[in-house]
Amino acid sequence: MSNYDLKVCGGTVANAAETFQADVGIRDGRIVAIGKDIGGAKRVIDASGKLVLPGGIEAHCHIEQESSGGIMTSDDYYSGSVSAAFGGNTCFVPFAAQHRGQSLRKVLETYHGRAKPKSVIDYSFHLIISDPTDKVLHEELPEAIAQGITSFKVYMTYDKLIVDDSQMLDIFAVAKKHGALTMIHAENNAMIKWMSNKLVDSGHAAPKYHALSHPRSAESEAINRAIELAGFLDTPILIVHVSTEAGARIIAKARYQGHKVFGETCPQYMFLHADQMDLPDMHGAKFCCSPPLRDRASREEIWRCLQNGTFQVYSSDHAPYRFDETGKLHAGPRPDFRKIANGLPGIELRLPLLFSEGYMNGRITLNHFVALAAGNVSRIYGLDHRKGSITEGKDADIAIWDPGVTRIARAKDLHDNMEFTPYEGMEIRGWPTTVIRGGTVIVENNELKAKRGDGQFIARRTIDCTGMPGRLAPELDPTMNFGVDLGL
Ligand code: DUC
Ligand code: ZN
Ligand code: ZN
Repeated sequence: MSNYDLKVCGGTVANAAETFQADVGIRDGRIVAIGKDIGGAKRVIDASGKLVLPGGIEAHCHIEQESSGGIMTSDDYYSGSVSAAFGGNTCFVPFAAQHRGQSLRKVLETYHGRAKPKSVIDYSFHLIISDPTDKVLHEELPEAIAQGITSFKVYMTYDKLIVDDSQMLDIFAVAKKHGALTMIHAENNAMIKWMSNKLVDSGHAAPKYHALSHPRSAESEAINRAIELAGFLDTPILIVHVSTEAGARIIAKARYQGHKVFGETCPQYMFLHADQMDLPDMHGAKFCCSPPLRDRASREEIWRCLQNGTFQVYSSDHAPYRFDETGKLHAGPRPDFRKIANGLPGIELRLPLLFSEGYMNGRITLNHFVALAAGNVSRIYGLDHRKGSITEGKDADIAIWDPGVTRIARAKDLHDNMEFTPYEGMEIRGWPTTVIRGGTVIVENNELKAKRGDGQFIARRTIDCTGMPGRLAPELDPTMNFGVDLGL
């Protein structure tokens, strides 16, 4: 008799806090049974000798997105989601970017229109807010949060995206009132511009100077300021793509003090280094991203901060720009570093790199790997009613990892719309060989089984800050400021 549509049997199941041997029964897209002798199924997948893990959730990627300079990423929702699926992901949360003058309603309509017919994995969006008008703040943003878009990113740098401190406070106040999470690109704009202009004016325009133009202290200054501003209103923030130990330490200290702050880092700060920007014939441009790659010692420090829990989120920041006039070299064949499109691809290799170097090499436990792959993100970004663990009642989103498979990273084997990978030639031990989304096998035997548009939009819940004490600044707290109620 068939109790289930699908059963994954004989594998080792791991969540963020437990590991056990069990079969997993799936019906109507959900996990309905976990255990031994759970009964028959229409289809059985034998996972003996393999690890049965929650499908990865990629929480920071740029898909079918126009940059503020008008450059379109090379991946659309089809190629981006296919590449993510081959890398063990069953859900992603790309950005829906507001450029100045645009209405958030229209932006979301556009991105829903891009994702719905193409995505092969489930998806949500983070908004990028670059123009916080009264209408955006008081009508469109609350409306978006009510629709399940419960996080948005702001930039403290980039001329066409930057929001100033006062605008950040306005955005934080809305986030606080409606239970949303603000993600922050924290780099000091003035320091970057000052250094960039000095470098170029003195004849130092090659890609490698991109690293010098984004000083480490530009990151730590901005992280510190963002945390103080958010702490003033006692609203949760997440500092994205942290590249320095100094930045990580500020986050760790703030968390210790009870601030509602989370930290994210990315594989480029753990596996790559700044010397790679010095390749000849402009090939260094392939390694230009912001914040930039740092030195080899920083890389070790970022690993340490991932191991010790300072970073709860590990994302690819997949920003695919090809090495041609559509992407990296959009401003000409030899642009100065200020005009090179910023960003690295990595959506497919994010998890295999961490599995190999983190878990297989003993730097993190299997459970910590699962927390970084899916568990933490599902909780922080309000997806945990559906995703993030192998639990009865949750979506049947599963990646079966084979620790016995070894592959060499090659751009030609990846499924994104890029012609290079910054991780070319690296040896990767362990691979997600079968990927299941909502009870349907989407990757198997190196082949895509999913159809365009199979992925579903997931409305996310508001942020849960349980266990992060926080405290409204006394000047804003009516119990301490002579009863002045600012409605916060
Ligand atoms: N930096 C960003 O902030 N976004 C996209 C890519 C990058 O390098
Ligand atoms: Zn950013
Ligand atoms: Zn990004």
